Amino acid sequence: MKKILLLLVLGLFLISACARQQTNPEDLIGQGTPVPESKMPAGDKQVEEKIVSTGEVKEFKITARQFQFEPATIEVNKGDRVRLIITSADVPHGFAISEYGINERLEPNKPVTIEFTADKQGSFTSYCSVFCGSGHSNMKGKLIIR
Ligand SMILES: [Cu+2]
Repeated sequence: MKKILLLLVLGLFLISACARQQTNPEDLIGQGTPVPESKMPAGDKQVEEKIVSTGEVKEFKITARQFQFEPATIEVNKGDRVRLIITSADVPHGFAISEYGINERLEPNKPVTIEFTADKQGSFTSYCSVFCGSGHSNMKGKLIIR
């Protein structure tokens, strides 16, 4: 009888030990929550960006030639995805919008696609960033984000 009792006690002890081991990982997760919480703001920002986005893609085909962009003015709404397909019709040019960190070289007759999200409202100057002749410094356009 004593052996059976001993076995029972041992069994109960083992069960309780197993229960503790099972709860331990939960405790660890509980202790680990501050780390996922610190990652949460980044997730929230991504959600905010998704809300800001209009989900619209506005595509423009632009021709660059001495000494202008055609069309010179582009108008989109804040949150639009903007796709510019720019082709130089004569000599190498550049296309830059400083506020959006855009600066691409345009080789003659080679279309360059520039894509960005219009997340900043305002009127921005686009300009040629590759010297292309006497009128280079006046080779400008406008990006209007409403
Ligand atoms: Cu130029």
